[in-house]
Amino acid sequence: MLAPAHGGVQGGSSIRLGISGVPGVGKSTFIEALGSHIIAAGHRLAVLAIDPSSRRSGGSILGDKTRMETLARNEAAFIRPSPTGGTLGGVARRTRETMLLCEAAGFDVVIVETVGIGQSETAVADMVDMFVLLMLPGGGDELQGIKKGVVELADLILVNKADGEFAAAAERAVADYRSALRLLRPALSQWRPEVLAVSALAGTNIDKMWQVIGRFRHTVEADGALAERRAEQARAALWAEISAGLLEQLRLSPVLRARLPEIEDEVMAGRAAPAVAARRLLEAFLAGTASAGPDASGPGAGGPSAGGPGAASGAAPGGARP
Ligand SMILES: Nc1nc2c(ncn2[C@@H]2O[C@H](COP(=O)(O)OP(=O)(O)OP(=O)(O)O)[C@@H](O)[C@H]2O)c(=O)[nH]1
Ligand SMILES: [Mg+2]
Repeated sequence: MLAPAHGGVQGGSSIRLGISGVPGVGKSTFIEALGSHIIAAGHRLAVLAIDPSSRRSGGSILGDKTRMETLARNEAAFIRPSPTGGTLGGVARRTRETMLLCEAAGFDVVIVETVGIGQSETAVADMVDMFVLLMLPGGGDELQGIKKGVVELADLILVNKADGEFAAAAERAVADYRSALRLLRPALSQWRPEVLAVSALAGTNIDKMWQVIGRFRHTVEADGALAERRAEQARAALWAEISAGLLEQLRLSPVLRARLPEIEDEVMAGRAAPAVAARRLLEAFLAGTASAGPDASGPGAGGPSAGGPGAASGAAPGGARP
C-alpha cells in the first residue's frame, strides 16, 4: 500500500500517474474503479485529461462524468476535463500547472489521462511518475495500433477486460506483452515494466495493480530515480515555458508585426531563404527589445538625461567608491 506521506520527493508526497490507451479500452471505467479504491485507502484524487482533439469539447465530457459517476460525486475526488483548443504543448503546459495546483491543494494522487492522439502519450509520460498503458485483450502479439514507442514509455501495462469471454485472451495477451517487453530497454534501469490482466468492470486485480504502483513508487524513490525523473521533467517544463513565452513576445512584438508580412512574402516567393530571413527578423526583434528598455523608462525619469546616460551613470559610482 502506498504510504500517504513521503518526504524527499520534489513536489511533495504525491504520486502522479499517467493513463493512456485507445478509445474504448476502458480508461474511464478503470479510473472509476481505481479511483474508488484509492479514495477508500484514504487518499484524495485529482483526475485531469489531455486531449488535443476537439472530440471532448462537446458532449463527451458529460459522457465521461457519467462513466465516472461515483468519483464525480465523491468529495475526495476532483475531475477536470482537458483544456480545449490550442496546441498539444499549450494543453500539456496548462495541465501540468493544474497538476501542481492540485498537489498544493492536498490531492496526493493525480491521474492524467490521455486517449493517445498525436504525441499526447509522450506529453503525459513527460509529466508523471509512472506511465500506465491500458490494452485490449486479444490481438495476439500485434500492438493493436499502439505505436511501439508508446509501449516503450510504459512502466506498467494493463490488459483490461479480463473477464467473461475475454479472460483467456487477456491472459495470452499478458504473456505476449511480457515477452515483447523483454526485448525493449526499460525507461528506468531500476524498474522492469510489469504486465497485469485487470477487469475495470468487475474490479479484478485493481488492488493488485495499486500494490504494483506502491512497489514502483518505493523502488524508484529509494535511490533517487523518482526525484531525478521529476527534476528532468521540471527542467523540460521550464524550457517549454520559456519557448512559449518567447514565441508569445515575438508574436506581440510591433517590430515583428511591421516586418513580418514583407519577409513572409519574400520567403514564399523564394527571394529569401527561411533561415536567413528568420535570423534577420530575430535580430530586428532583439534590437527592438534592447532599445525598448531605456525608452520605456525614459519618459518617467530618464527623459532629460537620455542624451548622456553613459556620463551620468558612469560618473556617480566611479566617483563614490574610491
Ligand atoms: N467487459 C468489460 N468491459 C469493459 C471493461 N472496462 C470497460 N469496459 C467497457 O468498454 C466500453 C468503453 O469503456 P470506457 O471506460 O468508456 O473506455 P475509454 O477508454 O474511456 O473510452 P474513450 O473515453 O472513448 O477513450 C464501455 O462499454 C465499458 O463498459 C472491462 O473491464 N470489462
Ligand atoms: Mg473515456
